[in-house]
Amino acid sequence: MEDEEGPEYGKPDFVLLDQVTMEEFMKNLRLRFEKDRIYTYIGEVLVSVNPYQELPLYGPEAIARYQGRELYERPPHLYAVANAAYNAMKRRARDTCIVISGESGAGKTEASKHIMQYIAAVTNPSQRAEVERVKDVLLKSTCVLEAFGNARTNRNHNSSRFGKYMDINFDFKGDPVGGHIHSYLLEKLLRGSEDQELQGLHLERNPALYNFTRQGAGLNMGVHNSMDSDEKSHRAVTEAMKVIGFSPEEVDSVHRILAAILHLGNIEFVETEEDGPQKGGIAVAEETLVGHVAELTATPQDLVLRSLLARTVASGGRELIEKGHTVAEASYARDACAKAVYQRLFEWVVDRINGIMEARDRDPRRDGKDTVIGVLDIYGFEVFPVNSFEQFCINYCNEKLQQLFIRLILKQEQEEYEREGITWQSVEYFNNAAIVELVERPHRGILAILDEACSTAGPITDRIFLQTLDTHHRHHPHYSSRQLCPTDKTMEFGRDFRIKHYAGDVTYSVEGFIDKNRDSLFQDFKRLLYNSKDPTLQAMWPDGQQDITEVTKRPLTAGTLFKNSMVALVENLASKEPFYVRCIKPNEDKEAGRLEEGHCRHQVSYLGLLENVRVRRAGFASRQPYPRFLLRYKMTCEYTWPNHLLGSDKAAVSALLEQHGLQGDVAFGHSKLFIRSPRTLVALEQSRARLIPIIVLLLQKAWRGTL
Ligand code: AOV
Ligand code: MG
Repeated sequence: MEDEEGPEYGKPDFVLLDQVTMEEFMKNLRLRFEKDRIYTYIGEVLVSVNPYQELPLYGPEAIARYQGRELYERPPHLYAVANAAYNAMKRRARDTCIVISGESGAGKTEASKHIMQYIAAVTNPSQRAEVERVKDVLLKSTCVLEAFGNARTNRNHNSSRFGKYMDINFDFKGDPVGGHIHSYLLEKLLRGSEDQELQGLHLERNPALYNFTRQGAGLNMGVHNSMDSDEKSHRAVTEAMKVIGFSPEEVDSVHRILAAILHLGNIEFVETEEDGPQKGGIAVAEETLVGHVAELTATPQDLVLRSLLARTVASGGRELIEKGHTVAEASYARDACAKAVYQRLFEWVVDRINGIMEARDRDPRRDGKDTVIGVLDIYGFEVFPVNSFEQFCINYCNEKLQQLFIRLILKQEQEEYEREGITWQSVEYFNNAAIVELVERPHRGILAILDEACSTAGPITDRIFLQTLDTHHRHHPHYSSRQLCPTDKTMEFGRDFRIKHYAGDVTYSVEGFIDKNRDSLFQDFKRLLYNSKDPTLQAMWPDGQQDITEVTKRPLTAGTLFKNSMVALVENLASKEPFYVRCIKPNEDKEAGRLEEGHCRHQVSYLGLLENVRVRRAGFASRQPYPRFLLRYKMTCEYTWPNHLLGSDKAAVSALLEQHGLQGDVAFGHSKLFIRSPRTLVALEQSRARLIPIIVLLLQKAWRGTL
């Protein structure tokens, strides 16, 4: 990687484009991509295209090149953005955040890792032990959380099935002294017992795990990774957990719980035909599996069996009766239990990491107030052949973040122009507020209608829920269904509805919406697990303590909890100084180095990148601190090259612009130069590009002593 890039690499900032059109934008994006320049700015926003191959862009040497530099001094890079966020935090004591967005497989999670690595590399020069400990946990936690919360999907082989927002707390020296992870709605990956059961959980596919539990025989796991790599990743995760500070007993419990989930998932139910008390009842097909589950969860086998076959209901006041399940009910309850155990396990892991990362080393001189850099890496917008409640939540989350992007980018620009006394010219945006409203509006929004359906006593079906949606939203421009568009055969009657998302149309199947939103689990399971002899498992089920007769209050639904967490997240991000990374997925086939035109245009368009460029140029195309401006353009003026003798950098810049006849197109701020028209920048860039070869030649001659 060179420190300087010539014109053959295209424009390092889309603001420098001669014209803001999709054609020009794509031309520049492609040109850069084909030369392995996967990063390009729009002002301070970084656009990144997933190369789907290892490029020599990262590592200690590259980090050193960006450390302490300003954003434009080096070619566009994630490191530069991480550094800018870090500088803002350190110099101005501002809380900052880096919001990484883009669709599934666009490179968000990889980007977040590079950012973390950069921050870890440039901090703690004095090697304080406590800071090193925190950094270690910060870095290693990613590996552990990915092991639990990522899965292979057809959009991304390492797809994040949970949203992650990580705060890093810095002390007054600018060293990380703590951190906190918020995780958002883990998509529970166990999708029923038939379809690709339990696929995707690295640990669970892992043969080493079964050796560990010594009960591998008879498991039907569809192992498709090679033994070797599974074993390696398993060991890496176990190792990472130990480094982070999980005790050997905890690691052991985690493995047991995972194995228990596997066995639980394999339990089948059959109808019993004998006479007697079991008449017309059900039984498990293979009792040994129940034995495994009991052993692994340190619970009594007879209680496990009973929780699987029946549930306790309070009938008429305090009287408890046992109500036997049908085969279908039992299978449903089994899956609900397996999913809930997995979710609690995941949440427990996050909580433990947070406990370990809690800032211990607060400096009293700052009243214990740290400054924070937040890094947001969520699940990207996704469309599968069949989309369910999880995709609905994930895509709603992406709508919220898009809305925030619109708000902040407009707001920021507006504020800066106002400070300079400029009249603001607004740029047309596609505003997705209507879609966000469709989902989250009180009373009439889809989530509210779903909650209403879930709280209705008596049998309510997903189909009735769909009908209610149709009634309320038949005229909504972003909503449709087969009922409303009878000729549209891409939707199934009585099953599908469609939302026109900012990033494209998604058809959702309502099947399972009500169950997934209710997210309820029979109290019998909760009590069973709370009474486990394994303290780790017990700690995950505090609500199992409650008596069945006390459990009357309806807990918040999954959808409402998710909505609340999104609202809180957006508020939190909006209170910080934001930096944006907009990731683009170059093709649908995960193929290295191929940029598929239509696919990328679509993303550039829905991400609002052209509008971003226009807004950035509407008032002033560019603003640069005087020293930075001089560094880049001083070679184009005899008064400033190689060094100026004018009183201030501001005066030097003024002289430079006057020589070029460009002074009419700029405004001089206190610390920054504001350049109105991109043409001015282009002119400066051209004059610079013309001079570079000459200067290089001069320098070469100077070295050879021929000058
Ligand atoms: P995502 O986080 O945006 O999708 P990832 O960050 O997991 O996507 O990227 C997907 C894959 O693309 C990675 O596993 C890498 O193989 C490759 N990749 C991404 N960025 C780079 C890079 N800078 N250099 C080389 N390869 C890269 V999702 O979590 O599905 O929304 O929910
Ligand atoms: Mg991801």
